[in-house]
Amino acid sequence: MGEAKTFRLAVIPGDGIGKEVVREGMRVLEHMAEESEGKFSFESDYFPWGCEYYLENGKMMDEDGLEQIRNHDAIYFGAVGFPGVPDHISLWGLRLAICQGFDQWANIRPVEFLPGVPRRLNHPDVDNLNWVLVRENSEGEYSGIGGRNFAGRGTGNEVAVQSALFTEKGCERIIRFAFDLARTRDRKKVTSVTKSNAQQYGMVLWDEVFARVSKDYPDVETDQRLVDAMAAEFVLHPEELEVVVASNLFADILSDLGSALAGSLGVAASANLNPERRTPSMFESVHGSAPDIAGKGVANPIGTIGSAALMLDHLGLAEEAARLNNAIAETTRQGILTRDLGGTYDTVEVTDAIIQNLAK
Ligand code: GGG
Repeated sequence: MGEAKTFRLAVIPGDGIGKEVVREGMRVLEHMAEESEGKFSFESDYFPWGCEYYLENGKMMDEDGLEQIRNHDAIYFGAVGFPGVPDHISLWGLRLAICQGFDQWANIRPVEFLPGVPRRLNHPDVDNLNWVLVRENSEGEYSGIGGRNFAGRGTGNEVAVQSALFTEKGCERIIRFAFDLARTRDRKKVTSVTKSNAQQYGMVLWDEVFARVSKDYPDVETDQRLVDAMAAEFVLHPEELEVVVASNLFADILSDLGSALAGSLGVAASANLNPERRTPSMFESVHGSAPDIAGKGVANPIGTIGSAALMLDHLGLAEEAARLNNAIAETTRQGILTRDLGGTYDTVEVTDAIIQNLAK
């Protein structure tokens, strides 16, 4: 047997249902570590950051928060946002502070049908969705550049500017990432999404970089779409898609559409990666804190448990990641579904079933 490996996790449950689903995800991870008989274990540090922390301390995370988690092997994150704290404060104060502070510039969001999950997309030619959305995660529309002339507030003449920043290096690294990912898949195809007819600077730069980089990947098929047409394509020709690469905002929107087509936002997993591994990467479900169902025990834990599988893979435990994904698929195949998928099971029951199915 190889040497036992202990992984240091920074666990940030955050807000709302984030706390419930991260608790379940950690239960699964601890179970897997225990049954690995010493092959691997987790040393988990919990951080209470989020909206409650903000209301008590006036900040979403500590000033030296990034330093507190920098030396962990990975970050396991719940969700951010809750009534009482404006969403732009909670998002920028925690989730984006970590993504941008650690240069987690590649956000991958797989979209797949799970067995037993009622299909929202009944397309005659498609019996499985198997896409990966690659989201530029460090700049674009979420670069935070802009301002408001607060002097005009209340006059009816206030003005706000929100700029999108596109750098050639930023475009190139995410586009190359998408091509490299496509090369690992059965169907080698990358579709790039912009709105370069209307956004004539940044997105034209993106298109030019895409055209240049694609020459280095002659074995990978390419396609380019405007985002509005792409939204229709998701529904009308899902079989045309494999790896989809888009800017921060566009991929954020398209990944919600994709996961809804696959059944529910509750099943969507994601990884915010610093591919150079200079800083820890962060794993979280795509969904937010869902205040309307928080505390009721009915949240779907699959997106967060699926994100744990992405984390295991990232930590070099590819077999365990595959085993966890199989246990999730077996659970949905058995019809053990939360109510967002039309089922009657609660968060803990779905997790219990996933843990049981790990034994299969
Ligand atoms: N677990 C993801 C989460 O909490 N998302 C909240 C949100 O508003 N995210 C915006 C974004 O992904 O940029």
